[in-house]
Amino acid sequence: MIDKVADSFPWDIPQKKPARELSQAMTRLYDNYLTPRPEDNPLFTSFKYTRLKGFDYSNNDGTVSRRDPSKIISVNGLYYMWYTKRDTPVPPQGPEGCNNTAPSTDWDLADIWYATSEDGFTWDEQGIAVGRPEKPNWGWRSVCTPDILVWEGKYYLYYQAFVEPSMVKGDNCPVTVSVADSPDGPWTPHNQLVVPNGEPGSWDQYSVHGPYLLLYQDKIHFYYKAAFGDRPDYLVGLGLATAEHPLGPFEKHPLNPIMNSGHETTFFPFKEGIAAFAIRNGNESNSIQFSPDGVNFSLAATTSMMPVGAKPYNPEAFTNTKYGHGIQWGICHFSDKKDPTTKHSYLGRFDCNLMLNDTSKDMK
Ligand code: AAL
Repeated sequence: MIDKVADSFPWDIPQKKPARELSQAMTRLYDNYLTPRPEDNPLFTSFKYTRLKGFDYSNNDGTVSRRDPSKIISVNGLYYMWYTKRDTPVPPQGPEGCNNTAPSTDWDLADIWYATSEDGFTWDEQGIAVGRPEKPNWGWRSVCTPDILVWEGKYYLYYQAFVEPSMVKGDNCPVTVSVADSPDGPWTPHNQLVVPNGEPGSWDQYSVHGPYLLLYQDKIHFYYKAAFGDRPDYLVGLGLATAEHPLGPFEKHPLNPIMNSGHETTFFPFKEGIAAFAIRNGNESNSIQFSPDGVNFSLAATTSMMPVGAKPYNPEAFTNTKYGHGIQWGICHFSDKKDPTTKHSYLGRFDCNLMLNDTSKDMK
């Protein structure tokens, strides 16, 4: 029985949940989101995109592709990022048409390249950071989708390591790592898997994709994606493995998967916890989520036109911070899928409003 209706409600939404009986939608507004009003919600943002300068966008025949960037780091005043680059005689031919020189997918027969920038808008492509090793080493068929960890003065580049053309049996691969003393290399391959695929029958049995590295609560946090099924009806979960050292041993979290939606991985320290993007796949796609502990994520905000393969500039990723301030920009990719025979991708910049020291958005 409803005995009183607050005059101010709902057009002037109170910050605290009103005492009166509420509909399910209004109950959810107070219980499920960080704040009821999006303008006060520090994890609500829209996204702005800018074309990068310095990369050649003129080749649209599908033979050259740049995609899946790493986080961006700043070293001696210069930004660095690593990414998948494919430069093949022909565009992707699918699993039936691929061979030693013809790629199956956009990320088949790829190497990991890197670029530097003074301002995050104009980039200088520097060359290969980690190329495909000799057969039968991990990644001989393709190395792609890197992420960077800076730890005790060394640089650790984690990436997907294919030993068969992607999509022949599935998009199946594990992750390995190379180590360097400088962001300019040289990179020494560890030649071992850091986070292996799960046991047969487990949720991550086929793939460990999209490594994302953070230092949080004194441990290296390795977030990743596992997927199965045919694109685009993809079943995706995001998981977590932690370790004391970048080369492991990594222990998978017993509650994996720790997110039920998303695709490429984007995580960052936020307040005492970890925030994450859920991009593209799943019932909770197009949301930004928050966990107080890096494990238990809930919806914090929904949004639209999220960056794909987004990796931010986020120096706090490596500081073991007890209070993260968020992110303002990063790099993502765009894929040209209009004609599947010329499929390729290119990198772009996203800007967003997820920074707590923008005091107009800090939670009181
Ligand atoms: C990306 C990522 C992984 C997949 C492929 C390349 O969007 O999910 O990296 O394997 O596509």
